[in-house]
Amino acid sequence: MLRFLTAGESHGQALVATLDGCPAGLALSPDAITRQLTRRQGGYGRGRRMAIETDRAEWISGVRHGVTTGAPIALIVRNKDWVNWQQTMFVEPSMPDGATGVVKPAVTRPRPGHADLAGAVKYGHEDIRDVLERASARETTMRVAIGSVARQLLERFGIRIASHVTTIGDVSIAPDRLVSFAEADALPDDGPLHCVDAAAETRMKTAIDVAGKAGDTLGGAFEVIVTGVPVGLGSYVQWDRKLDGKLAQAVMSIHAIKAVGLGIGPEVAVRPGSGVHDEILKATAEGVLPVRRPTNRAGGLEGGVTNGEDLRITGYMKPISTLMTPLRSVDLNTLTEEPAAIERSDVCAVPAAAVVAEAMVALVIADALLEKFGADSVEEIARNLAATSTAVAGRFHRTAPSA
Ligand code: EPS
Repeated sequence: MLRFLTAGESHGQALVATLDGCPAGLALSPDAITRQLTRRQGGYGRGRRMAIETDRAEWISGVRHGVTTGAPIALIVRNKDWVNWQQTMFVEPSMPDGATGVVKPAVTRPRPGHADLAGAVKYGHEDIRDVLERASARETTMRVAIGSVARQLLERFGIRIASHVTTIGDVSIAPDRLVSFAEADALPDDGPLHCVDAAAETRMKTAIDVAGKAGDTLGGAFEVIVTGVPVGLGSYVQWDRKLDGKLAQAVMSIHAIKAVGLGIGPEVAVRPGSGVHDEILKATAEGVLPVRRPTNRAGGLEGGVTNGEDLRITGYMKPISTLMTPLRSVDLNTLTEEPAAIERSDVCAVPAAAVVAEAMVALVIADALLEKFGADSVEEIARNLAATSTAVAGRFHRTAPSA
């Protein structure tokens, strides 16, 4: 239902994205997009590039007078740093008059962990810059911009998304600490690491300082929480309709993410069934379903279908692969062992990755919402949601709770 493509290089003129399938009738807030872009730029451990950029999205189609028309939405974010890179990023005949910046030497020493080596071999590039400019995580700017549109659609129907950082390097919040949506949502946008445990956050900052001083980098983990999700998104009937699979793919596609967990994630492998599955009890309060779940270890999905509990998705990020104290590599021109190339980079970007994951999750959930409740207009979705709510209530001989 919802599809998007991005284009753009890290130091190119601009980043662009097209979102296809957004229903008509959604009032879009540019400030809400800016807020998400600013959140993505933040976090303790980010590098100097973020002091150069002030990411702002302009929409150039699919919106009239602030309201979506149902046509594809195209967004553009201009790279401020472009002025310093025109000579490096453009070749004749497209070099603009008065281009500034110096021509950087070819990158020939691949960074272990980056797409450098595999990408250069795959596409036959002599200069690894042809790989790294597109493989760069700067691309996630557009996922966040487009994700903010999906997020505004979800918010229209009471579905909200937040995240928090659980781990940086060897520092984690207590493993049994269950963070509520409200707690994650209350974290300030400009906080250093978006961690709910202030003492752990201080230790995380120290760990980033230590890694940075050593020319090293740090990864970590974050949890995305989605609340207000209707029952029945996704399906168990076919492998490619399972929503857990779609969420895992979407989050795994973010740069440097090496594992994704739903609910208690890898813990399911070591606990007995009684410590994994969430019992079903009779409801004590009015809700869509006449039952309640005392725990949510499943993370809001059973059989690849949403069950009405909060969605909980954890992403595990490896340390960034540009090390200021470089790892060993081989110069692909001379075939001599040399330290890997150094590019300006971040020491830790886990808080930024969490914001990107929120965006990717928003896109997947919005897509599932459109699949189940109609895809053409916001009004149509509202009608179908209300009708389904009434039908579910009728199934249990109850009255639908008012929306
Ligand atoms: C950026 C993410 C990182 C930064 C990049 C901006 O991308 P990469 O995956 O290439 O390390 O390094 O900034 C630069 C390339 C730079 O010139 O500093 C982002 O999230 O915007």
